[in-house]
Amino acid sequence: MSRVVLSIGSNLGDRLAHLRSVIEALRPRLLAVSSVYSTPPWGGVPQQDYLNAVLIADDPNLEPSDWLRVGQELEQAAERVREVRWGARTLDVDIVWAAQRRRDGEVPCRSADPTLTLPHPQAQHRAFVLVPWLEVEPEAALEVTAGIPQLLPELLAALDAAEVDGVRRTEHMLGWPA
Ligand code: A4P
Ligand code: MG
Repeated sequence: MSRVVLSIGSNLGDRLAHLRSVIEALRPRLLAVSSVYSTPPWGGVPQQDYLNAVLIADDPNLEPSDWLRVGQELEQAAERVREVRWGARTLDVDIVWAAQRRRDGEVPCRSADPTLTLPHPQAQHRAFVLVPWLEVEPEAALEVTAGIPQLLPELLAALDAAEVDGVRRTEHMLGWPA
């Protein structure tokens, strides 16, 4: 049983439709959905701008590895082709953060497994993840280093200001909650 923070992004084809496909598929499990942001490509591969958003979802029956499978199925449904690392894609679904729900609270997951690394190893470097995440969960903290939770504004303050400014909120609607 787990709660997850998912980053979704698209920069090929009907970008908004690709993001909406995730909302439709996950609707019963969604707790929050950020605005849609227009973001310059991150990672050094020249390509079109992305539309990005962050979702918070919860399912008592899914483990983090199940969320990875669900994300990959959604990528396949958007006919994503894996070509270049950090290159253009119809849909990318990344598990940014996950926690096991317990009766006495949440325990954030940590894993160095390359199949599912948690928290996502690049999250703290990506304004396109941190800005929308902050919008939907202002008190969220990320343990980049185990045992040292850092609030999202602190992580954003460490990034290049031009990169943070480049993450622009749009008026696009993803159709959530209704
Ligand atoms: N994997 C390990 N941990 C995770 C995790 N926490 N979440 C594994 C998701 N996947 C995880 O990913 C490669 C492998 O990572 C998967 O098989 C999975 O088991 P991939 O999606 O197949 O390949 P990729 O996406 O090309 O590489 P990578 O490193 O996952 O890239 P990212 O991190 O997905 O970044 N710029 C902007 N502005 N917005 C974006 O959304 N996205 C990317 C892709 C680059 N630049 C971007 C954006
Ligand atoms: Mg990915």
